[in-house]
Amino acid sequence: MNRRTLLSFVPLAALALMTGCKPEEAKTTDTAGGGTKKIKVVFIPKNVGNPYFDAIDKGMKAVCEAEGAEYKMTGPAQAEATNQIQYIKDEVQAGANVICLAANSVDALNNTLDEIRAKGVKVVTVDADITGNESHRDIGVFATDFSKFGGAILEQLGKGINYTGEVAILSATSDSPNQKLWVEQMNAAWKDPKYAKMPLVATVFGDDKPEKSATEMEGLLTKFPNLKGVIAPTTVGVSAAAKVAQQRGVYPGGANAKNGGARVFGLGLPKQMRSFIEGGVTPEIMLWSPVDMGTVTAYVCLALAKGELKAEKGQKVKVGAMGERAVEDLNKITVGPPTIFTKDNVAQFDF
Ligand code: RAM
Repeated sequence: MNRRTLLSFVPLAALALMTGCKPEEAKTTDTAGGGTKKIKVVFIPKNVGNPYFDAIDKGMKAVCEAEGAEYKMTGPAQAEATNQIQYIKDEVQAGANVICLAANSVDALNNTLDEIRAKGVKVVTVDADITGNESHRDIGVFATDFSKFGGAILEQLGKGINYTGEVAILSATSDSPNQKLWVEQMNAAWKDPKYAKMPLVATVFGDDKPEKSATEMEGLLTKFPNLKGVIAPTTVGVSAAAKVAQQRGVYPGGANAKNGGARVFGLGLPKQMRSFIEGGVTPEIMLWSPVDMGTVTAYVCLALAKGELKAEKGQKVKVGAMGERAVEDLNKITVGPPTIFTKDNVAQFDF
């Protein structure tokens, strides 16, 4: 084997070792020390062990590694309002330059975020914002403009059940900023006379725990035997609800479907929901790409840390192969719209 052939089989990192060259590292100015150091980005999700955040992590990690920055995801086991505070403090203490978080509360983190920003740490929210308290973070990265999103979720389920029959919401935690916003928007949209024959009978919280979400779904089916629809705007809730509907055979077309059956709709990961979609338990499910969200978020974090991006409306940031994004109102950046997954397209998605 000649040298050229051999080299084509050597991974880049090994090549760097052999030749003594290091991949270029993302550096930030360390004003205190007068030198430069590697940028350290830490992602704190609502909770760990949630495949949705693992997909964001995948996108962030790939970019940070490629850009030579240090990166890790760490966070609480439970998605509770104040559970992220200690993680934020510890990670800043350990040298994080950027704290990126999917918030568990719109306001419980304000003081902590103010403290770390006073030390020069950048704060980026992703997925779940500190709604109404945006001035306590630098930039927020979201899939889409969520200002009317709850209404769009309601409409999609409404169409699926001919706007007729009892409907319940199975949400995440009651504090969760994004679900809270969408549920409020659904409630407002529900006032439209077109929904008069599909009343909201209950809103329950599975806390983004699979078991609790399943128990809540069981409770809904027991309490409302004629239920026609369940909206779960959470990946954890919707997969738990679909599993219960499948096991009990209560989905439309299922062996125990009463009154036409209960249709489960919501935000779900195509990989996690594929068998339910293809099996007719949940004919439609909606979501955006959390991996793409991770990609864009990582570029935003690095550009902020390097001083290349200012948290100001109109500023632009390059996001690798995904092009460029602009900072919008309330310093938000949007990544890309949601897709509706059906049996015809669900197999194409790798998240
Ligand atoms: C869950 C989380 C997350 C939400 C998705 C749709 O994984 O609650 O915040 O965006 O669902």
